[in-house]
Amino acid sequence: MKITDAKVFVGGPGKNYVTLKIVTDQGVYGLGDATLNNRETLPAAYLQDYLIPNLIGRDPRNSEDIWQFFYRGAYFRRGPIAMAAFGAIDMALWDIKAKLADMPLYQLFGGKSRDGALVYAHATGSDLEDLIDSIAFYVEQGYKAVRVQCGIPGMPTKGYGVADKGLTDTPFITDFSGVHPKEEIWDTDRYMRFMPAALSEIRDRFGPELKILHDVHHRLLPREAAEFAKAVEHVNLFWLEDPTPADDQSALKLIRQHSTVPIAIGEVFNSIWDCNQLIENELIDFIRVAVTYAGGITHVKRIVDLAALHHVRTGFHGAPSHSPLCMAAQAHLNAWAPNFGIQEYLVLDTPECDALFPAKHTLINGMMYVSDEPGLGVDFDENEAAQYSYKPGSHPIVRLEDGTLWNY
Ligand code: CS2
Ligand code: MG
Repeated sequence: MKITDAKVFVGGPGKNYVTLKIVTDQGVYGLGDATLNNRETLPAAYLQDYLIPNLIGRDPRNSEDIWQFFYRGAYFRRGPIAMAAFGAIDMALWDIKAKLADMPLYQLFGGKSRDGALVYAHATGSDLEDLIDSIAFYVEQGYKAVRVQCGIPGMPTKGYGVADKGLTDTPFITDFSGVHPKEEIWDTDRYMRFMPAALSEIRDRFGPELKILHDVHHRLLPREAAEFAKAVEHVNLFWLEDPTPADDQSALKLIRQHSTVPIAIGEVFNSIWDCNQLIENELIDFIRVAVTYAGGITHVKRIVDLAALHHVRTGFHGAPSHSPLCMAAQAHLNAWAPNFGIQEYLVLDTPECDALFPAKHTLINGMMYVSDEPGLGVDFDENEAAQYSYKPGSHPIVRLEDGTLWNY
C-alpha cells in the first residue's frame, strides 16, 4: 500500500483551519489537523515544503516509522510548528489505519473505557453578575462542568477570556485583524483582590455539585500562584489552569506546598519533554496537551500513558481554534484513556463548520459521545473548503501598567 498524494487546505468559517488530506493507492484517504492558532501558515508550509515530498510513496500503515523519520530526521527537534505538522500526518495515518480495519479509532487503542466523556463549556462575563448569568445558561443546557472567566473591576482592559456584557455563548472566533497584535493591560493586584472572592460567590450560588474550572492563563508568578491557590482551596475547584508559566516545570512545586487545589497545565506544550517532570513529580493533576500541537495521536498517547502511571488525568485542550478533526482524535482518546479527566469543548458548532467537517460525534447534556464510524469519524468537504482562504490574525499581547511585557 502506498501514499500517492497529500494536500493541505488553509481556511474555514471563523477559523484558519489547516487540514491535511493523505490519499493512498487503495482509495482510502486520511484526514489530519495542523491548525496552530495564529501561526497557521507555518505548519502548512512545513508540510508542503518538507514533509509531504518525503511522504509520497511510503506505506501509510507504518505510522510509527514515519513519525520517527520526521521527528529524528528534522535534526532540530520539537517546537509547535513541526509538531503540529507531524501531528496532522500522524492523525491522518491513524484515520487510514482504522478505516482499513473498518473500526472507529478508539478500538485500535484498546476499546472503550466509558460511553460518554465529560466536557466543559466556557462561561464568561464582563462582571460577576454577567458571569453568573453565563454559568446559569450552560447549567440550563445540561453542562456539569463550566470554566468561569470574569472581568476584573478597575482592570484597564478586559482580561483573559472575558466577553462583552450579555454575550453568554460567545464563539471566540479568531480576531482576523492581521499580524499586528492588539495590546491588553494586566494588573495582578486587582485580579488577586477580586477573583478568589468571585469564585467563592460562584460556588455559593451554584452549590457543591457544579464542576467549576478557572484559567489563570499564565498570568501569575509562582509565589502569587501559590497564594491564589491557597486562597481558593475552599472553593473545591475542579481545576486551576495555567496558574504560572510552566517553562520552569519545577516552579510548580511551590503551589503544591501551599494548596491542594487541582492543577491543570499543558495546552502550550508540544512534546512529552515539556511535561515529563510535572508528571513524574506529580506536580499537576491534569495534562492539557492537544493532539495537534503535541505531535499527533502517537506522541500524545505516550504522554497519556506516562500520566496514567502518576495519577495524572487528561484534560485535552479544546479551544475554539481547534479543528473538528483534532477534537475527533481527542474524542477517541477520551473514550479509551483509563485516566480520562475532562474535555474542553468549544468547537464552533455552526452549520458552516458542520458542512466543511461532516461528523457523527454527539454532545448531549455536557457529555461527548464518540462516533462509531470507521476512522476518526469526521469527513472533509473539498467543495466547501474552496470558499475559504487564509486570513491573518493574532493573539493580543499583554503589558503591565508600567509597560512591562507580560504573558497573554
Ligand atoms: C485557553 C485557550 O481554552 C483555553 O484554555 O487557554 O483558548 C487559549 O487562550 C487559546 O488556545 C490561545 O490561542
Ligand atoms: Mg487555557
